[in-house]
Amino acid sequence: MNDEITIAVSKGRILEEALPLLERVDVRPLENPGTSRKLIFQTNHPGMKLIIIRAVDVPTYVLNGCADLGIAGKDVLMEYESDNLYEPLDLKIASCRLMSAGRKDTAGTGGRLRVATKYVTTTRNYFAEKGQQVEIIKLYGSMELAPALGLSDQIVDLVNTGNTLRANGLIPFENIAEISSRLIVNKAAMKMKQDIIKPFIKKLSEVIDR
Ligand code: PRT
Ligand code: MG
Repeated sequence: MNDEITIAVSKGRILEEALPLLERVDVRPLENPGTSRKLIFQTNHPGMKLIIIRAVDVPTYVLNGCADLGIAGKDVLMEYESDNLYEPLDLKIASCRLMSAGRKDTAGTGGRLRVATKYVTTTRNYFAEKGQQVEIIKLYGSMELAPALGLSDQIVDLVNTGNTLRANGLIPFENIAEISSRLIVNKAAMKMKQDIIKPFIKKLSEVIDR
């Protein structure tokens, strides 16, 4: 049996908070992912490696079994909408909120509300649940710009301190979801490699900040 474990970690701010957490369960990459250009990192455990990839790609690698475990934001997981991933742990890192926001002076235009976001599926589900039909405008970043230039009436984006909204003349409207990073597990790996994965999940659960 192949008892090697691969963990896919979102790069960027999730990685920054995930590394100290992994360190607390005695998992350390042999090179610093912050400075290396590598994508695969061996760790102090010969049977365990990390791959460090874009946040949106983490569920894809885990679902396909190329990684056994993954660390990804709930925002990415909600948008990915897969029933085929286990999500056993809230790691309580990289926390923020998914919110709708817009200009203070947004007056109802009478027409359909235009919402700019990179979270198309989550946004559609959210407004549909409220019984509101909206026009969704897909963007890949800097959503905060859209209302200022009249591309949309509102945005749906992540908010932490609220500074980015304020700096762009926007105010938060509604809280759509509390976001933090989650541990995800490939279903087949959970069965086949349970002797390694189950104790790993237990150890990790004991070092999460409450
Ligand atoms: O672009 P790339 O694909 O490489 O990745 P990315 O830009 O999505 O990565 P990165 O490093 O930004 O990390 C994204 C993940 O971090 C998200 O999927 C969330 O799970 C988590 N996270 C936590 C955040 C924030 N907090 C956050 N505040 N991701 C983004 N933001 C941005 C937000 O989009 C907005 O532009 O920060 C700005 C708001 O912050 P405040 O403090 O001004 O409110
Ligand atoms: Mg970013």
